[in-house]
Amino acid sequence: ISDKIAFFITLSLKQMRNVTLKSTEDEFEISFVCHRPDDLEILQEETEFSKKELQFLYRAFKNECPSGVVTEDVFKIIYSQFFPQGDSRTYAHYLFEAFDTNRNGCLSFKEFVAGLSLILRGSIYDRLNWVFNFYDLDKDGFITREEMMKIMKSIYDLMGKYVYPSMHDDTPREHVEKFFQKMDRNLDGGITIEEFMESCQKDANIMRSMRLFDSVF
Ligand SMILES: [Ca+2]
Ligand SMILES: [Ca+2]
Ligand SMILES: [Ca+2]
Repeated sequence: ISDKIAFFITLSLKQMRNVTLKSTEDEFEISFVCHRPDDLEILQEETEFSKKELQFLYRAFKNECPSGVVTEDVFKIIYSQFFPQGDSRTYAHYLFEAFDTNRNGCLSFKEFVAGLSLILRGSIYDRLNWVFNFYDLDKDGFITREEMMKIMKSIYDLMGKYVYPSMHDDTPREHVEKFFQKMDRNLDGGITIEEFMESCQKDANIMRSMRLFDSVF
């Protein structure tokens, strides 16, 4: 795995972290409203978030999307604010699909916090599993070169040309090849969850970024 992929995973997690850090600042804000206390209590059991964190997240979610579900278009708009210098639409599309676990085209609050909980508070296994599922665009259990190529291109688009001024057309393909050299142990052209887990756990960069998170949270 290249440094850039490790960096990218860290970056995604850091954005999420900003969301939860804010929650502690707002903790004592008197205006927090528990809109649906029963659901929040169930979610508290199903996720690793405290009641106050869930209340904060729910408020933020409702604020962005009063209807209670986030459509892909709304998600793309929110996401573009993180990366004003690049084109984040394709990347946001893949991310949206990873969060939309029942694949109905809408992100419910439940799906949102379930994903965040795995990414932020899950075990290393949970986090890697989430990343695998994210890369596996058609969710068939294999990451192919085509899927990885699409992900890489979307990351370059997202970062924008200022970050990679000297990028040429072959660069994403080179990264994909490096990724496959490390990950595809039986050389069958697909990466399974087992191959992915094994390679990630042996990779110092990935493990460092995961541990970094442990210390931050
Ligand atoms: Ca959904
Ligand atoms: Ca696949
Ligand atoms: Ca393989």
